[in-house]
Amino acid sequence: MEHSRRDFIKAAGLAALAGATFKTSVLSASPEGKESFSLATLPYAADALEPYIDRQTMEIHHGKHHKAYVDNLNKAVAGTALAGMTLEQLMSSMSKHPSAVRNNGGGHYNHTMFWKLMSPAGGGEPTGKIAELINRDLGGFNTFKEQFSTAALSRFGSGWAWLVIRDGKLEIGSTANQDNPLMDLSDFKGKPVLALDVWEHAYYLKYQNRRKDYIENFWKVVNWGEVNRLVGK
Ligand code: MN3
Repeated sequence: MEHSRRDFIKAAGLAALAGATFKTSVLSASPEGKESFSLATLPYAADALEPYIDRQTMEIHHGKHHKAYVDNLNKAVAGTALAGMTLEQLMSSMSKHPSAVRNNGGGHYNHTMFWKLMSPAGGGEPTGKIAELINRDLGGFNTFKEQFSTAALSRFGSGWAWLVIRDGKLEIGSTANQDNPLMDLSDFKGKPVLALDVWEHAYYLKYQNRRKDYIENFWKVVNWGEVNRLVGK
């Protein structure tokens, strides 16, 4: 009995080993399997945020712009030590990396966060921890909303508006291009809990030059549940 059981375990172990070897060789034979970063599908349908954000903008923004950041990030890290790093690790050591990693790594991180920060069931006033922090640190929801909107409106050219936690307190700011508050080289730092893309590609098809209207409508889709999840992390 004991003998046959041992043989069985040995045979099972060999089979598992063969399986593992097979999988490894399949992966290394396939260039797609080696890519470090991938584009997740949107957490809702492309038209789910209408009328505030239109379907065509969402399709192009996610399927073309965000996809290009992912593809170009993968190209930029391929065959380098950066290929094994997480996005967070790349952000915190960004001053050491080429500009292609800064632009496309930031683009990938920021958009991944941005999609989840909106929801067809979003909008309204926040509840829970974020509501408490906004009241404590930023003078209440209306003052916060006005200050965040001003940061988004006054960011010249392309960039992002942010709500972050720094040293335990909420702060509002903005960054240029695809920079974000997790990058060591950013002049505005903290843990992001809300982000708004103010690149023209985020609103131009529907709003043309009216960034202010786009920002006003953003408040109607903000996913406060996701904000609270990020605050709690
Ligand atoms: Mn964008």
